[in-house]
Amino acid sequence: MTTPILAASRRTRRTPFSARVEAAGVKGYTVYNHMLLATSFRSVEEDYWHLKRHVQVWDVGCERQVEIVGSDAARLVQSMTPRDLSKAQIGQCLYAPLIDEAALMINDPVILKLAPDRFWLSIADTDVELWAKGLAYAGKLQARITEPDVWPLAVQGPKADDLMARVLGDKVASIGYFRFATLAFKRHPLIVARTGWSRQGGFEIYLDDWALGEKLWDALMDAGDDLDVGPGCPNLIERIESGLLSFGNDVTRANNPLEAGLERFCHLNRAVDCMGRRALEEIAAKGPARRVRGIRFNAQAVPGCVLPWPVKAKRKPIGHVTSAAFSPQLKCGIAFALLDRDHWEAGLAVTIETPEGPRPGTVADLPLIPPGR
Ligand code: THG
Repeated sequence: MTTPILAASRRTRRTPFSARVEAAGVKGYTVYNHMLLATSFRSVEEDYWHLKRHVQVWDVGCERQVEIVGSDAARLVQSMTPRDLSKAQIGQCLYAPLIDEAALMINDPVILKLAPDRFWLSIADTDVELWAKGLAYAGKLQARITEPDVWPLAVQGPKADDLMARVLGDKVASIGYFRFATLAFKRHPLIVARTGWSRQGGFEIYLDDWALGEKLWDALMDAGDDLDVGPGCPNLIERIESGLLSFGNDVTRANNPLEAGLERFCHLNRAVDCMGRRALEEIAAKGPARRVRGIRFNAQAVPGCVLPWPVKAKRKPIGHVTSAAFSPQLKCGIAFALLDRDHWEAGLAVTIETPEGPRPGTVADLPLIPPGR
Protein backbone atom coordinates (compact mmCIF):
# COMPACT_ATOMS: atom_id res chain seq x y z
CA MET A 1 0.00 0.00 0.00
CA THR A 2 1.31 3.46 -0.82
CA THR A 3 1.34 6.08 1.90
CA PRO A 4 -1.08 8.86 1.00
CA ILE A 5 0.42 12.31 0.93
CA LEU A 6 -1.17 15.65 1.58
CA ALA A 7 -0.55 17.76 -1.51
CA ALA A 8 0.13 21.32 -0.39
CA SER A 9 -1.17 24.26 -2.40
CA ARG A 10 -2.33 27.82 -1.83
CA ARG A 11 -5.49 26.43 -0.25
CA THR A 12 -3.49 24.62 2.46
CA ARG A 13 -2.00 27.88 3.62
CA ARG A 14 1.44 27.99 5.26
CA THR A 15 2.33 30.00 8.34
CA PRO A 16 5.40 32.11 9.17
CA PHE A 17 6.64 29.07 11.15
CA SER A 18 6.07 26.39 8.48
CA ALA A 19 9.72 26.18 7.37
CA ARG A 20 10.82 25.64 10.98
CA VAL A 21 8.11 23.01 11.54
CA GLU A 22 9.41 21.13 8.48
CA ALA A 23 13.06 21.49 9.55
CA ALA A 24 12.08 20.11 12.98
CA GLY A 25 10.93 16.88 11.32
CA VAL A 26 7.13 17.08 11.39
CA LYS A 27 5.69 13.57 10.83
CA GLY A 28 2.08 14.37 9.95
CA TYR A 29 -0.36 17.15 9.21
CA THR A 30 -4.05 17.79 9.35
CA VAL A 31 -5.87 20.70 7.70
CA TYR A 32 -7.56 23.24 9.98
CA ASN A 33 -9.13 26.49 8.82
CA HIS A 34 -7.65 25.77 5.38
CA MET A 35 -4.15 25.71 6.91
CA LEU A 36 -1.55 23.10 7.77
CA LEU A 37 -1.50 21.93 11.39
CA ALA A 38 1.12 19.42 12.59
CA THR A 39 -0.12 16.26 14.35
CA SER A 40 3.19 14.75 15.57
CA PHE A 41 6.96 15.19 15.59
CA ARG A 42 8.57 12.12 17.22
CA SER A 43 5.41 10.07 17.83
CA VAL A 44 2.14 11.07 19.49
CA GLU A 45 3.18 9.19 22.65
CA GLU A 46 6.75 10.58 22.78
CA ASP A 47 5.39 14.09 22.14
CA TYR A 48 2.89 13.49 24.96
CA TRP A 49 5.55 12.67 27.57
CA HIS A 50 7.68 15.59 26.44
CA LEU A 51 4.72 17.99 26.72
CA LYS A 52 3.91 16.78 30.25
CA ARG A 53 7.54 17.10 31.45
CA HIS A 54 9.20 19.95 29.56
CA VAL A 55 8.08 22.74 27.19
CA GLN A 56 7.04 22.78 23.55
CA VAL A 57 6.62 25.43 20.85
CA TRP A 58 3.53 24.86 18.68
CA ASP A 59 2.72 26.44 15.31
CA VAL A 60 -1.01 27.01 15.78
CA GLY A 61 -1.18 29.68 13.08
CA CYS A 62 -4.34 27.85 11.95
CA GLU A 63 -6.19 29.29 14.97
CA ARG A 64 -7.37 32.15 12.76
CA GLN A 65 -8.54 35.46 14.19
CA VAL A 66 -11.86 36.82 13.02
CA GLU A 67 -11.63 40.51 13.85
CA ILE A 68 -14.88 42.35 14.50
CA VAL A 69 -14.58 46.13 14.88
CA GLY A 70 -17.16 48.88 15.03
CA SER A 71 -19.91 50.50 17.03
CA ASP A 72 -22.07 47.34 16.73
CA ALA A 73 -19.19 44.89 17.27
CA ALA A 74 -20.11 44.03 20.87
CA ARG A 75 -23.76 43.52 19.91
CA LEU A 76 -22.83 41.26 16.99
CA VAL A 77 -20.45 39.11 19.04
CA GLN A 78 -23.01 38.77 21.84
CA SER A 79 -25.68 37.77 19.32
CA MET A 80 -23.54 34.77 18.32
CA THR A 81 -22.91 33.31 21.81
CA PRO A 82 -24.99 32.41 24.90
CA ARG A 83 -22.02 33.31 27.13
CA ASP A 84 -22.66 36.64 28.86
CA LEU A 85 -20.05 39.09 27.55
CA SER A 86 -21.51 42.20 29.24
CA LYS A 87 -18.90 42.15 32.04
CA ALA A 88 -16.00 41.05 29.84
CA GLN A 89 -12.92 43.20 30.40
CA ILE A 90 -10.33 44.46 27.96
CA GLY A 91 -7.45 42.02 28.25
CA GLN A 92 -9.72 39.04 28.89
CA CYS A 93 -9.92 35.81 26.88
CA LEU A 94 -13.27 34.03 26.98
CA TYR A 95 -13.88 30.49 25.75
CA ALA A 96 -17.38 30.66 24.25
CA PRO A 97 -19.67 28.44 22.17
CA LEU A 98 -21.01 30.15 19.03
CA ILE A 99 -24.51 28.97 18.08
CA ASP A 100 -27.02 29.56 15.30
CA GLU A 101 -30.74 30.38 15.65
CA ALA A 102 -31.51 26.70 16.33
CA ALA A 103 -28.83 26.64 19.09
CA LEU A 104 -26.63 24.37 16.97
CA MET A 105 -22.90 24.90 17.34
CA ILE A 106 -21.11 27.08 14.79
CA ASN A 107 -17.68 27.05 16.48
CA ASP A 108 -16.05 27.24 19.95
CA PRO A 109 -13.53 30.10 19.83
CA VAL A 110 -11.51 31.89 22.45
CA ILE A 111 -12.78 35.49 22.30
CA LEU A 112 -10.24 38.24 23.01
CA LYS A 113 -11.68 41.61 24.02
CA LEU A 114 -9.14 44.09 22.61
CA ALA A 115 -11.22 47.27 23.06
CA PRO A 116 -14.89 48.06 23.80
CA ASP A 117 -15.56 47.97 20.05
CA ARG A 118 -12.89 45.48 18.93
CA PHE A 119 -12.81 41.70 19.32
CA TRP A 120 -10.82 38.76 18.00
CA LEU A 121 -12.58 35.44 17.72
CA SER A 122 -9.74 32.88 17.80
CA ILE A 123 -11.60 30.17 15.98
CA ALA A 124 -11.78 26.40 15.61
CA ASP A 125 -12.24 24.83 12.18
CA THR A 126 -15.26 26.52 10.54
CA ASP A 127 -15.62 29.66 8.42
CA VAL A 128 -16.79 32.08 11.12
CA GLU A 129 -15.73 35.10 9.04
CA LEU A 130 -18.41 34.26 6.43
CA TRP A 131 -21.07 33.65 9.08
CA ALA A 132 -20.30 36.93 10.87
CA LYS A 133 -20.25 38.93 7.62
CA GLY A 134 -23.64 37.52 6.66
CA LEU A 135 -25.09 38.40 10.05
CA ALA A 136 -23.68 41.94 9.95
CA TYR A 137 -24.95 42.54 6.42
CA ALA A 138 -28.44 41.17 7.05
CA GLY A 139 -28.71 43.03 10.37
CA LYS A 140 -27.34 46.31 8.91
CA LEU A 141 -24.77 46.40 11.73
CA GLN A 142 -21.84 48.81 11.93
CA ALA A 143 -19.10 46.20 12.08
CA ARG A 144 -16.04 45.53 9.93
CA ILE A 145 -15.17 41.84 9.78
CA THR A 146 -11.80 40.58 8.55
CA GLU A 147 -9.33 37.75 8.99
CA PRO A 148 -6.15 39.69 9.84
CA ASP A 149 -2.61 38.38 9.28
CA VAL A 150 -2.16 36.94 12.77
CA TRP A 151 -0.67 33.54 13.53
CA PRO A 152 -0.67 32.26 17.12
CA LEU A 153 2.40 30.42 18.39
CA ALA A 154 1.75 28.39 21.53
CA VAL A 155 4.32 27.67 24.25
CA GLN A 156 2.96 24.80 26.34
CA GLY A 157 4.24 22.62 29.18
CA PRO A 158 5.29 22.89 32.83
CA LYS A 159 8.44 24.90 31.95
CA ALA A 160 6.58 27.41 29.73
CA ASP A 161 6.78 30.23 32.33
CA ASP A 162 10.58 29.92 32.54
CA LEU A 163 11.07 29.88 28.78
CA MET A 164 8.68 32.76 28.13
CA ALA A 165 10.33 34.96 30.78
CA ARG A 166 13.71 34.48 29.10
CA VAL A 167 12.39 35.61 25.69
CA LEU A 168 9.68 38.14 26.58
CA GLY A 169 10.72 39.30 30.07
CA ASP A 170 9.51 38.90 33.65
CA LYS A 171 6.15 40.52 32.87
CA VAL A 172 4.85 37.21 31.50
CA ALA A 173 4.59 35.97 35.12
CA SER A 174 1.94 38.60 35.87
CA ILE A 175 -0.40 37.49 33.05
CA GLY A 176 -3.36 35.77 34.71
CA TYR A 177 -5.14 32.63 33.42
CA PHE A 178 -7.18 33.54 30.31
CA ARG A 179 -5.78 37.09 30.30
CA PHE A 180 -3.53 38.75 27.76
CA ALA A 181 -0.96 41.55 27.79
CA THR A 182 1.09 43.32 25.12
CA LEU A 183 4.80 42.54 25.39
CA ALA A 184 7.75 43.51 23.19
CA PHE A 185 9.78 41.11 21.09
CA LYS A 186 12.63 42.87 19.26
CA ARG A 187 10.75 46.13 20.00
CA HIS A 188 7.66 44.82 18.22
CA PRO A 189 4.53 44.70 20.44
CA LEU A 190 2.85 41.27 20.53
CA ILE A 191 -0.28 40.07 22.28
CA VAL A 192 0.60 37.29 24.73
CA ALA A 193 -2.12 35.28 26.50
CA ARG A 194 -2.05 32.62 29.21
CA THR A 195 -4.14 30.17 27.17
CA GLY A 196 -3.54 27.12 25.00
CA TRP A 197 -4.96 23.81 23.94
CA SER A 198 -3.36 21.69 26.69
CA ARG A 199 -3.78 21.48 30.44
CA GLN A 200 -0.01 21.56 31.05
CA GLY A 201 0.11 25.36 31.41
CA GLY A 202 1.48 27.90 29.00
CA PHE A 203 0.94 30.82 26.67
CA GLU A 204 -0.04 31.83 23.18
CA ILE A 205 1.81 34.58 21.30
CA TYR A 206 -0.26 36.29 18.58
CA LEU A 207 2.33 37.06 15.89
CA ASP A 208 1.18 39.79 13.48
CA ASP A 209 4.37 40.25 11.42
CA TRP A 210 5.32 37.39 9.04
CA ALA A 211 8.97 38.52 8.96
CA LEU A 212 9.34 37.96 12.72
CA GLY A 213 8.08 34.36 12.65
CA GLU A 214 11.33 32.47 12.31
CA LYS A 215 13.10 34.91 14.65
CA LEU A 216 10.51 34.26 17.35
CA TRP A 217 10.64 30.47 16.84
CA ASP A 218 14.47 30.52 16.97
CA ALA A 219 14.58 32.78 20.04
CA LEU A 220 12.36 30.34 21.96
CA MET A 221 14.34 27.29 20.83
CA ASP A 222 17.72 28.92 21.55
CA ALA A 223 16.69 30.16 25.02
CA GLY A 224 15.44 26.78 26.20
CA ASP A 225 18.29 24.31 25.66
CA ASP A 226 18.59 23.47 29.35
CA LEU A 227 14.76 23.28 29.64
CA ASP A 228 14.64 20.57 26.93
CA VAL A 229 12.46 22.79 24.71
CA GLY A 230 11.25 21.09 21.54
CA PRO A 231 8.76 21.38 18.69
CA GLY A 232 5.24 20.19 19.40
CA CYS A 233 1.61 20.43 18.39
CA PRO A 234 -1.81 19.84 19.94
CA ASN A 235 -1.51 16.30 21.34
CA LEU A 236 -4.33 13.80 20.87
CA ILE A 237 -3.63 11.86 24.08
CA GLU A 238 -3.19 14.88 26.34
CA ARG A 239 -6.27 16.67 25.07
CA ILE A 240 -8.52 13.62 25.57
CA GLU A 241 -7.14 13.08 29.10
CA SER A 242 -7.74 16.79 29.80
CA GLY A 243 -11.25 16.98 28.32
CA LEU A 244 -10.48 19.50 25.55
CA LEU A 245 -13.13 19.14 22.84
CA SER A 246 -12.23 19.25 19.15
CA PHE A 247 -14.83 20.97 16.99
CA GLY A 248 -15.55 18.83 13.93
CA ASN A 249 -14.62 15.68 15.83
CA ASP A 250 -16.29 15.56 19.26
CA VAL A 251 -18.74 18.36 18.60
CA THR A 252 -20.19 19.21 15.19
CA ARG A 253 -22.86 21.41 13.58
CA ALA A 254 -25.37 18.72 14.63
CA ASN A 255 -24.80 19.40 18.36
CA ASN A 256 -25.96 22.10 20.75
CA PRO A 257 -23.72 23.42 23.58
CA LEU A 258 -25.59 21.46 26.26
CA GLU A 259 -24.83 18.22 24.42
CA ALA A 260 -21.22 19.42 24.24
CA GLY A 261 -21.12 19.83 28.03
CA LEU A 262 -20.61 23.60 27.72
CA GLU A 263 -23.51 24.65 29.97
CA ARG A 264 -21.14 26.67 32.19
CA PHE A 265 -20.76 29.01 29.19
CA CYS A 266 -24.52 29.31 28.56
CA HIS A 267 -25.97 32.09 30.73
CA LEU A 268 -29.71 31.61 30.18
CA ASN A 269 -30.54 33.14 33.56
CA ARG A 270 -29.10 36.51 32.46
CA ALA A 271 -30.26 39.09 29.91
CA VAL A 272 -28.10 37.74 27.09
CA ASP A 273 -29.27 38.83 23.63
CA CYS A 274 -28.16 35.75 21.67
CA MET A 275 -29.95 34.61 18.52
CA GLY A 276 -30.11 30.99 19.71
CA ARG A 277 -31.53 31.86 23.10
CA ARG A 278 -35.12 30.65 22.55
CA ALA A 279 -34.02 27.35 21.04
CA LEU A 280 -31.47 26.81 23.80
CA GLU A 281 -34.06 27.51 26.51
CA GLU A 282 -36.30 24.84 24.99
CA ILE A 283 -33.47 22.33 24.92
CA ALA A 284 -32.52 23.21 28.50
CA ALA A 285 -36.12 22.77 29.69
CA LYS A 286 -36.30 19.23 28.27
CA GLY A 287 -32.66 18.42 28.98
CA PRO A 288 -30.28 17.41 26.20
CA ALA A 289 -30.98 14.05 24.52
CA ARG A 290 -27.29 13.08 24.39
CA ARG A 291 -24.00 14.31 25.78
CA VAL A 292 -20.27 14.19 25.22
CA ARG A 293 -18.88 11.84 27.87
CA GLY A 294 -15.62 10.07 28.69
CA ILE A 295 -15.00 6.35 28.30
CA ARG A 296 -12.14 4.22 29.62
CA PHE A 297 -11.72 0.93 27.79
CA ASN A 298 -9.50 -2.15 27.68
CA ALA A 299 -6.67 -1.68 25.18
CA GLN A 300 -2.88 -2.00 25.04
CA ALA A 301 -2.67 0.45 22.14
CA VAL A 302 -5.12 2.47 20.10
CA PRO A 303 -4.12 2.96 16.47
CA GLY A 304 -5.09 6.23 14.82
CA CYS A 305 -7.93 5.24 12.52
CA VAL A 306 -11.24 6.18 11.10
CA LEU A 307 -13.96 7.22 13.55
CA PRO A 308 -16.74 7.15 14.73
CA TRP A 309 -17.02 3.74 16.43
CA PRO A 310 -20.38 2.43 17.70
CA VAL A 311 -20.91 2.15 21.47
CA LYS A 312 -23.34 -0.44 22.88
CA ALA A 313 -24.78 -1.28 26.27
CA LYS A 314 -26.45 -4.65 26.71
CA ARG A 315 -26.02 -5.09 22.92
CA LYS A 316 -28.13 -1.99 22.18
CA PRO A 317 -26.59 1.04 20.35
CA ILE A 318 -26.29 4.00 22.75
CA GLY A 319 -23.96 6.35 20.85
CA HIS A 320 -20.54 6.54 19.27
CA VAL A 321 -16.88 7.25 20.03
CA THR A 322 -15.64 10.47 18.40
CA SER A 323 -11.95 10.51 19.48
CA ALA A 324 -9.81 7.78 21.04
CA ALA A 325 -6.23 7.14 22.16
CA PHE A 326 -4.18 5.00 24.54
CA SER A 327 -3.44 6.83 27.80
CA PRO A 328 0.08 6.05 29.04
CA GLN A 329 -0.83 7.53 32.43
CA LEU A 330 -4.10 5.62 32.95
CA LYS A 331 -2.73 2.58 31.06
CA CYS A 332 -5.98 2.02 29.18
CA GLY A 333 -7.87 3.27 26.15
CA ILE A 334 -9.53 6.68 26.58
CA ALA A 335 -12.22 8.26 24.45
CA PHE A 336 -14.79 10.96 23.99
CA ALA A 337 -18.20 9.55 23.12
CA LEU A 338 -21.55 11.11 22.31
CA LEU A 339 -23.95 9.04 24.45
CA ASP A 340 -27.73 8.95 24.66
CA ARG A 341 -29.55 10.05 27.79
CA ASP A 342 -30.23 7.11 30.16
CA HIS A 343 -26.92 5.58 29.07
CA TRP A 344 -24.42 8.27 30.04
CA GLU A 345 -24.05 7.80 33.81
CA ALA A 346 -20.50 7.27 35.10
CA GLY A 347 -19.73 3.63 35.75
CA LEU A 348 -22.06 2.19 33.09
CA ALA A 349 -20.52 -0.87 31.39
CA VAL A 350 -20.33 -0.48 27.60
CA THR A 351 -18.83 -2.21 24.57
CA ILE A 352 -16.92 -0.20 21.97
CA GLU A 353 -16.88 -1.62 18.44
CA THR A 354 -13.30 -0.76 17.44
CA PRO A 355 -11.96 -1.70 13.99
CA GLU A 356 -9.95 -4.39 15.79
CA GLY A 357 -12.99 -5.88 17.48
CA PRO A 358 -15.21 -5.17 20.49
CA ARG A 359 -13.61 -3.79 23.66
CA PRO A 360 -15.23 -3.57 27.11
CA GLY A 361 -15.29 -0.12 28.68
CA THR A 362 -16.83 2.13 31.33
CA VAL A 363 -18.48 5.55 31.04
CA ALA A 364 -16.56 8.23 33.00
CA ASP A 365 -16.85 11.92 33.86
CA LEU A 366 -14.74 14.51 32.03
CA PRO A 367 -11.96 15.37 32.32
CA LEU A 368 -10.66 11.80 32.52
CA ILE A 369 -7.60 13.13 34.38
CA PRO A 370 -8.50 16.03 36.73
CA PRO A 371 -6.21 19.11 36.67
CA GLY A 372 -2.99 18.68 38.63
CA ARG A 373 -3.01 14.87 38.56
N1 THG B 1 -6.36 28.87 21.60
C1 THG B 1 -6.73 29.84 20.74
N2 THG B 1 -7.63 29.64 19.78
C2 THG B 1 -8.19 28.43 19.65
C3 THG B 1 -7.86 27.37 20.52
C4 THG B 1 -6.92 27.62 21.52
N3 THG B 1 -9.09 28.22 18.66
C5 THG B 1 -9.48 26.89 18.35
C6 THG B 1 -9.65 26.01 19.55
N4 THG B 1 -8.47 26.14 20.41
C7 THG B 1 -10.89 26.40 20.30
N5 THG B 1 -11.25 25.41 21.30
C8 THG B 1 -10.91 25.51 22.64
C9 THG B 1 -11.37 24.53 23.49
C10 THG B 1 -11.10 24.62 24.85
C11 THG B 1 -10.36 25.66 25.34
C12 THG B 1 -9.88 26.61 24.49
C13 THG B 1 -10.17 26.55 23.13
C14 THG B 1 -10.08 25.78 26.79
N6 THG B 1 -11.04 25.44 27.65
C15 THG B 1 -10.92 25.48 29.10
C16 THG B 1 -11.27 24.11 29.65
O1 THG B 1 -12.13 23.44 29.07
O2 THG B 1 -10.71 23.76 30.69
C17 THG B 1 -11.91 26.44 29.73
C18 THG B 1 -11.52 27.82 29.62
C19 THG B 1 -12.37 28.72 30.52
O3 THG B 1 -12.63 28.34 31.67
O4 THG B 1 -12.76 29.81 30.05
O5 THG B 1 -9.03 26.22 27.20
O6 THG B 1 -6.53 26.74 22.33
N7 THG B 1 -6.15 31.04 20.85
